Amino acid sequence: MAVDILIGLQWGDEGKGKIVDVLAPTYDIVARFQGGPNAGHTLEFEGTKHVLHQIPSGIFHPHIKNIIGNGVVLDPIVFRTEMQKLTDRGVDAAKNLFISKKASLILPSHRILDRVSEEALGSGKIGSTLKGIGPTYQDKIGRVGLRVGDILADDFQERYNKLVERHRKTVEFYGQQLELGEQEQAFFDAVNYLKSLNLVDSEYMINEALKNGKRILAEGAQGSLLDIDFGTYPFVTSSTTLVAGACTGLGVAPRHIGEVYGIFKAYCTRVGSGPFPTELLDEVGEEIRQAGREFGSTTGRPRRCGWVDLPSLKYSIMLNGVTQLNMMKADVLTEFDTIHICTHYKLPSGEITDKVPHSLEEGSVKPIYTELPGWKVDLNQIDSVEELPEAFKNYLVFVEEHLQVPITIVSVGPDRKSTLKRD
Ligand code: 2SA
Ligand code: MG
Repeated sequence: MAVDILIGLQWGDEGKGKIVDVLAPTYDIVARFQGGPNAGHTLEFEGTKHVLHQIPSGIFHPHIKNIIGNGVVLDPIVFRTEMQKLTDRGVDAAKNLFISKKASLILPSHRILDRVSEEALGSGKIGSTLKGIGPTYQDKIGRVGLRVGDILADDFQERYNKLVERHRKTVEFYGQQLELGEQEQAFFDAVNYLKSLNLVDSEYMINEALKNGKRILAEGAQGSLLDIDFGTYPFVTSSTTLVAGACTGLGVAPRHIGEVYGIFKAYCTRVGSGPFPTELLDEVGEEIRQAGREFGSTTGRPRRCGWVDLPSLKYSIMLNGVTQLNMMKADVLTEFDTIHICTHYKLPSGEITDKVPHSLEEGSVKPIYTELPGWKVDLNQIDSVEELPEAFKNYLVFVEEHLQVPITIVSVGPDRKSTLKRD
């Protein structure tokens, strides 16, 4: 058996939560391998909406085991709130949730470091979610971080104090004071709660499941263009958001990777700073934002909106070895007479390319568009691919031919039910 992987191909918010939820019934395990409370995976079914941050999107299916892998950075305080929300909905999450002892812990001081470091960057700030992601991964790579398994050790408090002292000095270096207030008590309360859950060696759990023929789905967070190596550095997140991250973030050997679902929106969004060649700063962008309800599901920030960008999608497809594409939120473009598709970039030298250059620095590449007629039909009401309007089918085929990977799922609304399968 293999591990299938679901990856966002843009800058996050492609609709991964919805697709995991749709695909989940055929899987035995759903696992998160990177990121943490910066993620916001939205699921809608039976008339209600639920946003998950750290808990895998298989949690609503009682037959699925959900794993928070070693590559994840876990904030115990945020996690406890998330668990409470699930309990309030009648979901017995504790039973089906397994947390790697090797996952990194986000301390309240990491969140403060995130804020202080962003403030120091001023206008050059990353636009992080302020959840402490960057500083926690820094400590992990710097080999001073704390991990979930450490909470079981007798000297956990001491090790915590030692790390916080380091953080205190860094905050002071930035000319500020580290004040943790009630957060410290909340952290230790949440850590105690964490102790009551299934803390495991998830690499063994996953590899044994593989041997026993179980079906596993790895759920990516953020998007390929936010990857620490291949994203629009430095305006990226601090983890490997690509398929490769699932190998290190779960302990799965590359030869066990199976299907790779690449998720993208029929248009494009980005939240936070950094280059975005097809961004629309006019009323068209605003229209997309309103129609697509494009506001951060973790921070509530308005997302920047633009047309679909094929060179960057090709790049993400290449880096991830995508085997199937899923086009999301196609219904959002209903109102437009004309749809723009960026097929190439024009570089400052005048060269036309469909490759992503080393730097996409703001304004350095100009998108070259093909225009196709819009469909002007509410796709939300459609429940099979045959019924899709001709203009939309043309759009789909145009994109598919450029990307050279089949689009197997088209999502035409937020609900589980608004999901069309194509052969
Ligand atoms: P961080 O917090 O260190 O990971 O931020 C670094 C950059 O990564 C971006 N980032 C995201 N982009 C899109 N969606 C994300 N999740 C939330 C959502 C975001 C929100 O689902 O809407 O609610 O604002 C996410 N998480 C991180 C971030 O904007 C920085 O550009
Ligand atoms: Mg999101």
